[in-house]
Formats: sequence, structure tokens, C-alpha cells
Amino acid sequence: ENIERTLVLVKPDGVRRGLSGEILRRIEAKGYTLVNLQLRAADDALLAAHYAEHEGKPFYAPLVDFMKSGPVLAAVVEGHRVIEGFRTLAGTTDPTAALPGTIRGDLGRDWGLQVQQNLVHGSDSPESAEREIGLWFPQA
Ligand code: DAT
Ligand code: MG
Repeated sequence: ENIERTLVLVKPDGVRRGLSGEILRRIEAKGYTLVNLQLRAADDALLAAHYAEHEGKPFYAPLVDFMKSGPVLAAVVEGHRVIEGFRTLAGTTDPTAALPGTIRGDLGRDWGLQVQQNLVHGSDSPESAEREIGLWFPQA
């Protein structure tokens, strides 16, 4: 059975701008299934684990501060090839460069800040997905 699960986050900019519903709508319209959802505040320990690969990069501290600036909507999303599929829906990391038709391309922009506020996170591999789902949904 090759049904995948991925961790999607609607970041604080997306929640603040009232785009949670629009982003979940796009995921469901694509045909993926929401299997868990939680609106929560992220703390330093969770974010340090989630973004461990970026520790030491110039945008790391602004990234963690941004991710603590408001609630985050965490979702576990399921479907065949959903890890790649959600990243295609999201568009490229830089919202200015993200193609129209994508979440970041249609709804995001550059705000002149040190960190790219790009609305969503999606796991980038099966190993990342398993690790990240365990961090955000430790009970599941
Ligand atoms: P992605 O979220 O597309 O997987 P990533 O894992 O490389 O991108 O980076 C995590 C987040 O860090 C990203 O969503 C926004 C921020 N970021 C990445 N590269 C950046 C950069 N060069 N300048 C500012 N923020 C950056
Ligand atoms: Mg990433």
C-alpha cells in the first residue's frame, strides 16, 4: 500500500490573513483527505525540532520568531503521492517566484522581511513527513 501522509502547516501569516479555509479548500479540491487538524501555538522546542535542518542559517531566528507570531494550523493530509503533490500545490519557497495557480503564487508575496512569509509548509520526503507528523501530533 503506497498511500502517503504529509504534514501541512498553515503558517501564522495564513491564519492571520484568514486564508486557512482557502488553503484547506485547495487541498480537498485536489482530492486529498484531511486526516487530522489542530490549531495551536508552536513553542521553541517544537520549532527547533521541526526546523533542525535550518539551524545556523541566517533566516533561522527570524523564521522561528515568525512561526511564534500567532497560531499555526497543522494538518495531516493523506493520498497517493501527496508529499510531492502538496509541494506542487504550494509552489516554490519564494512567494514572488511561485507560479500563479499555486498557494504561494496566488496568495503570497514578498513583504520585505528577513524571512519568507510563504503561508504554508509541506513535508519534503517520506522520512520528513513521518518525523514531522510525530512532532506536531505526538498522540497520533
Ligand atoms: P520550504 O518551506 O519550501 O520547504 P525550506 O525548507 O528551504 O523551504 O525553508 C523553510 C522556510 O524558511 C521557508 O518556508 C521560508 C524560510 N526560508 C527559506 N529560505 C529562505 C531564505 N533564503 N530567505 C528567507 N527565508 C527563507
Ligand atoms: Mg522545507
